Amino acid sequence: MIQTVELIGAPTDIGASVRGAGMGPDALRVADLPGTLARLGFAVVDAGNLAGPATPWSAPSDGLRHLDEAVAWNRAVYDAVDAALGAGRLPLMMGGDHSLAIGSISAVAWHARQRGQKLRVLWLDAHTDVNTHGTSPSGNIHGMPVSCLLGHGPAALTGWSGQRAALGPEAIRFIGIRSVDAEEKQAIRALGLTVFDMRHLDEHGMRNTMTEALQDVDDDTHLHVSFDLDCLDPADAPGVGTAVRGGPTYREMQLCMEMAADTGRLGSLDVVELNPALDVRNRTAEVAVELIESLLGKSTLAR
Ligand code: 6HN
Ligand code: MN
Ligand code: MN
Ligand code: MN
Repeated sequence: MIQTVELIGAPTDIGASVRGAGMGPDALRVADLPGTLARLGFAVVDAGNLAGPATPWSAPSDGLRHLDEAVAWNRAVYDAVDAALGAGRLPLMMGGDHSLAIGSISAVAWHARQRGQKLRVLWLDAHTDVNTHGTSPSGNIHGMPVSCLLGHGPAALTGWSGQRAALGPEAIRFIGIRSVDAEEKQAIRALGLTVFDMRHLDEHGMRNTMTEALQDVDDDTHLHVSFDLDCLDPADAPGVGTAVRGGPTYREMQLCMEMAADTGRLGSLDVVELNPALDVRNRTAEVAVELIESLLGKSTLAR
């Protein structure tokens, strides 16, 4: 049966303080994400761009910037991802900033639970995004989605999966991490999160790291990949708002995607933090499309 991928654009930078991620969905279309997936053999439905409030550009209040607007955008993302999964499609949420993973993964968690599936989330990122409004140095909600999904956050951004926590700390594997705020370090320890940081990648390589990260993914697992483009080294992906030197190369990320594809369990995907305003001739969008191809099963030699 031909699998259908549904492209869901979420054109907003509501959770960030660098503007521009709202143009991410169209940059991915310009880099021909739809045609590329069709040539890979998928049926592709481009659901277009979701609508939501403008970014007001105000200072944080109670440690949170733009909470009401972030809730509205996440509600739209939740409904769209929920509908795609309900229709048996693979939702590909095109951000937008990483705060949108709250809505996306909450919907995924609800469906996985309904189907009796175990959920595994690969969080590909330079950052762990496990701040709360109490610890965040910025008030930017894109630094908080993991906490919200674990049930720690403002009431308006938690509990969307039907349970206070959409997932438990054991469900997540972080890859490529190299920027962790002081209080995030404490949260990682307190929560017992499994973080494969750049030192781990340097010492063990991407292959061993991914083997470890995917170890217990089985036939009953729904695999969700939350791909923050700032995971990549900025030399390969300059079009991001919070770039951090020293990330995985294009080739290393290819292996990461290929190994995730080999599980055959990919059920949903976020592609976030692409910032065309900071990009160079759409290179980061093109890199993203190539990596998505690998994640969806493109292989150089195998068919
Ligand atoms: N992202 N840790 C910083 C903060 O403001 O909380 C950066 C977060 C970046 C978030 O890139 O998805
Ligand atoms: Mn992120
Ligand atoms: Mn990041
Ligand atoms: Mn290890």
